[in-house]
Amino acid sequence: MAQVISLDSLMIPVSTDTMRQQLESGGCSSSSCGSSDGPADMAPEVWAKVKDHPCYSEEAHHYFARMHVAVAPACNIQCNYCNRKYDCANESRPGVVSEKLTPEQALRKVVTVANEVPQLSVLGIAGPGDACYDWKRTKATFDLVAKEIPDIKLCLSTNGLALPDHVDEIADMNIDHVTITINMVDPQVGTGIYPWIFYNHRRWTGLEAAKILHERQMQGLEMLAARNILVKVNSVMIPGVNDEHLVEVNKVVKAKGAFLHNVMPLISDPAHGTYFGLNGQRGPRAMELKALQDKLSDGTKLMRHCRQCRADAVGLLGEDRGQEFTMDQLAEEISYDPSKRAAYREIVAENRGEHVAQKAAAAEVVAESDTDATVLVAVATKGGGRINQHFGHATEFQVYEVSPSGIGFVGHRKVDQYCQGGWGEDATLDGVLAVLEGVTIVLCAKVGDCPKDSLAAAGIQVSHDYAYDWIESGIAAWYAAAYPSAARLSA
Ligand code: CLF
Ligand code: SF4
Repeated sequence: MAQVISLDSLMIPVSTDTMRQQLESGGCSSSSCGSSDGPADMAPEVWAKVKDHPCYSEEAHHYFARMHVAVAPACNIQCNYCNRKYDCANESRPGVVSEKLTPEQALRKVVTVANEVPQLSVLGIAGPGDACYDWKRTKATFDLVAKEIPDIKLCLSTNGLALPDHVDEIADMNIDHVTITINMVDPQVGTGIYPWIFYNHRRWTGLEAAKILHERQMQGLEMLAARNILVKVNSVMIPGVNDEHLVEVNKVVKAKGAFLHNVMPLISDPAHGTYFGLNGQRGPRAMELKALQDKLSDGTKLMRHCRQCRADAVGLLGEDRGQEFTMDQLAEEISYDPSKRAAYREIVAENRGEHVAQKAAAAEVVAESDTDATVLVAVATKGGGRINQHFGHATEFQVYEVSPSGIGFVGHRKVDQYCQGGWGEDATLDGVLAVLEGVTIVLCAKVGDCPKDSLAAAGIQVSHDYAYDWIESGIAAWYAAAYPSAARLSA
């Protein structure tokens, strides 16, 4: 009998056979035509740790989901971009956490999600305060979940101040992924970001506070790297405060063994009640963020697909299914059923090989073009690595840079959904146009004439000619048509 599961955030029940057909539609269907053994420059044991982690592998984020449980409300520092009535800005976009959980409640929630979201691969604790400062709750939660779902990856996020005190336990608990938010390596810069910290039973302010925080962050990073725990460094880009300094941060954290660097834009709004929000500190524009990330490309590997999730986020990055799993909707008694996650993993394993092969083929196609044009292409996707979302349904576009040197993911741009119950909103479309600054073409599964005309008037093309193709294949086919090579024309 067909097993009923939910795939690719389609939110519809499909059989595993249907799921297989969807993933395999378009392109070759043989899993032997490519390899998902990992990038050539990555050791196999490292690839094994990151290949199913949606934050640590850009490729994995097309297939796998994370969930956060908000079990750690206490924090030991104050960041000028945080108002704790809102989510932790280290790891989340501002927005209240729906509910704080006890470790036992968190276990019930994780088991429920694992039974219903086959893409789930990672459990993260990212606040809403600090996972290391609120260590008892963090540890109790991870211990409970690891016993029940041994193959789930455990991941935590911290400001680093309490981190050195817990590194040995982190290693003992098989936590392979730790994020430290490091916004400066010069305490003087830190004075503009952190008004105070609480350390060794007292409050510290000014330069002293920033010095202690910096030293503890560096110590924690080095201790984790020495234990082969993969460290991601998150940095909040704050124009005029630390934006230029982040080049130095990148160099230092790379030298100290960070695996990945994730530069996130400051989210600043007076409505959030943060110091920065109330004082008019702006966040960077998408193109400013990209320019900084491009400067850092030779440094520590960069994460460009971060969605600044809530501390109670559930689902693929870019979707939030948290409201489906609030405590009042969960059964009192629930036991873990591993079958859906196992079935999903099998199918992903088969399809990843093909995706890798199609990416390589796409790179060859663009390499043949007689042009030096470097353009940005925005893609509407619901996941699975395909161009599979209608323009009007998109709440974000994934942006790729394409040139004869290759096709690379450069980030996502959030938008308000254009299509509302069958109608398109002109005001929303204006917002979408602003967000698509610098983009040459949007590839999607379907688009109506009205938004198409408006985008054309703004100099942005939009096409559904590559609907359901692999993202890279569709981009390559469009690029080859837009910039044909002499060899191809004469063939
Ligand atoms: Fe969560 Fe963070 Fe682990 Fe991922 S999120 S604790 S590493 S499982 Fe990911 Fe969300 Fe960005 Fe964080 S997209 S905010 S980087
Ligand atoms: Fe807020 Fe997180 Fe900073 Fe603490 S570490 S003040 S919770 S952003």
